[in-house]
Amino acid sequence: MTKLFEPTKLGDISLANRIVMAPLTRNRSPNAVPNELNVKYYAQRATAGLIITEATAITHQGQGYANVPGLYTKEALEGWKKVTDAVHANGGKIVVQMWHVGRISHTTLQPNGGKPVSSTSRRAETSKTYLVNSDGTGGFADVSEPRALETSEIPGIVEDYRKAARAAIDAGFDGVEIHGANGYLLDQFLRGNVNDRTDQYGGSIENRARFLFEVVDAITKEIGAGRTAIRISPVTASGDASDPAPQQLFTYVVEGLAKYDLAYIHVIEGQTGGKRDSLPFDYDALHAAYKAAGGKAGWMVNNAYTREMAIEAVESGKADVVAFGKPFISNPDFVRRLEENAALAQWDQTTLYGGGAKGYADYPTLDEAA
Ligand code: 8OZ
Repeated sequence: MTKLFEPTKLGDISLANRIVMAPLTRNRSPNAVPNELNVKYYAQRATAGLIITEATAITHQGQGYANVPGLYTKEALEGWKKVTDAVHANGGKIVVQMWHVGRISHTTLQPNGGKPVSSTSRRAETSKTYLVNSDGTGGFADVSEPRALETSEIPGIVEDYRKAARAAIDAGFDGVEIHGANGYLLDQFLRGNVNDRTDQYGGSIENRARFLFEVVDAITKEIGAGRTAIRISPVTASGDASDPAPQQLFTYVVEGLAKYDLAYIHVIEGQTGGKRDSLPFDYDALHAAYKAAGGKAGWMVNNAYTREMAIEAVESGKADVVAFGKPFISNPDFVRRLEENAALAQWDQTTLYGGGAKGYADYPTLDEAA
C-alpha cells in the first residue's frame, strides 16, 4: 500500500488521492468559451485527486494561442461553471490555471491587433504560437514582437489577476493556480536573460520577482491563500526563457512564497514535457529552502513521473502530491490504472492541439474498453 492513493489536503482543498491532473493546453474552446465537449472531457477525469485546468487567459491581452479558454467574459465564466459543476458532481476537485502569456502571442490574437506586452521589447526568437487559418485548419506561427510594459501599467495587470481570481471562485473553482512557469508573462519578469528593465521590476532578483509577489498578494487577499497556488519551472527554456542563476532565483521565490499559507507550490522538474535533467538544478534543496523558511503548502512535483517514482516521492517526503500530464489525456481513469498497475494507453500526438472529440473525449476507461 502507498500514501499515493490516500486522501490529503492542499490548503483549503481536500483531495481523495495525491494524483493530480496537470494543466494541458488543448485548443478546443473557440472564442475562449468552454463548451459541452470541454465539460465532458473534464468530467471524465474527475477521479484525479485534483484537476488543474488547461492554462486560461485572465484577459484578452493574456491570450496567445487560438481557441484557448479565458476567464474574462460572461460566456466563458458560464461555460466554466458547467465544467466545475460536472467535476464536482463526479466527486472531483478542480482549480483553474491563471494565464497571461506576455510576449508569447500574436498581434492577431490581441485587442485591436496590438503588440503583445512583456518585460522587454525583444521578441522570443525561437517561439511559436498556434493560430487557426481562415479555412479552419490550425498551424504554428512565429510570435510577434512585444512592447515593454510601462511601469505604470503593472498595477492594472495585478488588478486583472485579482478580478480573474474572484471570477474563478464565483464560477465554482476550488482554487486557482497562478501560471508562473514556461516562459509566460510572470516568468518573463523573473528571468534575467529576458527581463531587461531598468525600473523597480528589473535588475536584481528581488526586483524581477516583485511582479509575481504583487500578483500573489492581490489574489490571496481576494480569495484566501488556502485556495491559491502557483506553478514554476526553474529550468524550462520554453518561450526563450533562461536565467544566469536559476537556483538562486527560485530559492528567493519559494522563500518569499513561504510567507503565505498557499494551497500548494507546483514545481516542474527539468524541461516541461521533456527531459528531467535538461539543466542542472537541485529540486530537493529548493524544497528544503521552502520548508526552512517556514513554508507549509503542499509540494507538488511534475514531469515524466512513473508510478514507481510517484510512490517513492510521496513515501520519502520528496513531495506531497504528484501531477501527471499527458497520461491523463489518454487514460481518463488514470488513478484506477495506477492503483491496479494496469496498462496505460498511449496518447495520440497528432490530436493534442485543436480539433474535436477525437483524441480528446473519446479515450475509453478500462470498463469501457472491456
Ligand atoms: C503547450 C502548448 C501551448 C501552451 C505551457 C500553456 O507550456 C502551455 C502550453 C503548452 O504552460
